[in-house]
Amino acid sequence: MMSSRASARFEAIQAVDPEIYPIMQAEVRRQQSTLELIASENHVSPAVLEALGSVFTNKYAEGYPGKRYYGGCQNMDGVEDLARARAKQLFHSDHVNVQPHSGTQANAAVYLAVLQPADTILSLSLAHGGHLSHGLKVNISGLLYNVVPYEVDRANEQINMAEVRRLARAHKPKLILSGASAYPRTLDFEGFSEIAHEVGGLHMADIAHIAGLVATGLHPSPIPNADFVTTTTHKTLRGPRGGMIMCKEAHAKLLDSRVFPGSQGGPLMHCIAAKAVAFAEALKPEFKAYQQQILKNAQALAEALVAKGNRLVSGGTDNHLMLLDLRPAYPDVTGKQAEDWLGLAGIVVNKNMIPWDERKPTQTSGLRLGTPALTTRGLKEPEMRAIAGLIDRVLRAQGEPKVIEAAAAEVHSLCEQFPL
Ligand code: DSN
Repeated sequence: MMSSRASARFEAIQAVDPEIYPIMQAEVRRQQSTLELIASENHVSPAVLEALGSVFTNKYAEGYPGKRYYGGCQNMDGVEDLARARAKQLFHSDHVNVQPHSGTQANAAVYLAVLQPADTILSLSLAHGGHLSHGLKVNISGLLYNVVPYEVDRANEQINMAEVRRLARAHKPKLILSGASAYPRTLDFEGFSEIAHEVGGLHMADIAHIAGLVATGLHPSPIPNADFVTTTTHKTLRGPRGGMIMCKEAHAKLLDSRVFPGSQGGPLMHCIAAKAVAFAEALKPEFKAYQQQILKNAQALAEALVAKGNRLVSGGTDNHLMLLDLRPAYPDVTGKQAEDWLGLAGIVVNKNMIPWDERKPTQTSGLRLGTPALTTRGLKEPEMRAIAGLIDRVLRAQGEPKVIEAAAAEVHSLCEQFPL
């Protein structure tokens, strides 16, 4: 059944490219037959996929609606205007730019708008859950700017706003970043804005991971206070792979000019069409129910893991993800081994550094687990408890082939029960 579903698509590819075709089929089958727990991934709707595969990919549309550098852009203007209007409605934002190709490009455009080389950025350390575009030395952020990191507190492994304030007063950053890619707790966006403005700086909130929760009021929104809010559109928001920036009207003109022509040429109009479709989906009441279920599933998964003797960084989660500290329950297992063994069972996760990790980033002592993709498939709390059991069994058995085989059979049956 899976292969017939897979082969029903890609007919043109099959006809012209016999090398790519089997790889595409294999990827459809992989997604159908594995449980996706990578916190930043999701499964888009058929409508979003259709927009992504549309003729909008054929068109150059450098510029913005009404001010393009190419002819024939009337339909480009139509979709970009809709995407912007829907995003504004979804997030209650003054101004939106939907052209960034990715979250990292969105962040870079904000830096170009408000910073000069060597200016100071204060941001969460990558080793404590931050993101590479927030100051990694070999990223444009770390190459061009002076980055001062804040870390989570040793006592509770959460961001300590008093420490953020202390560092802000000491270093007077021009830009304070909030937002993370592996942080399981609620972010105090209002507090970040207050601190940034107190020291004469600006606040950029990167809500890439939690955009769906923010859009539906299930996480406090940074929009009222932050100067810039960036996001990707493909994580909890469940749209196409891409980026977006929201800001106050006062920064709109400068920001737009730093996206195009500042850091990008032609926008990816098929992605913008797909963003518009995803925003329409996110404006529907069922999207809020989906986000609520993501949270319930994360709670159920976290509780079941803890009940089996696992330690979660910060003790639990407030959002869609959790960081499993492997050391107490499975002292000899690295994140890399855990990722590989679970992968063999059909449970897809990513190894992740935990705060003050003594292992290398290629090994790690942690796993990051998230529930957005499984929730899209329709899995609920009972399945989360079953998956916690499978993870625990595979890791305790240290990858014993018979245990992996038995877990794989249960994964297979869950995938059949909840088809994509
Ligand atoms: N790579 C993404 C994540 O997994 O969190 C962030 O860009």
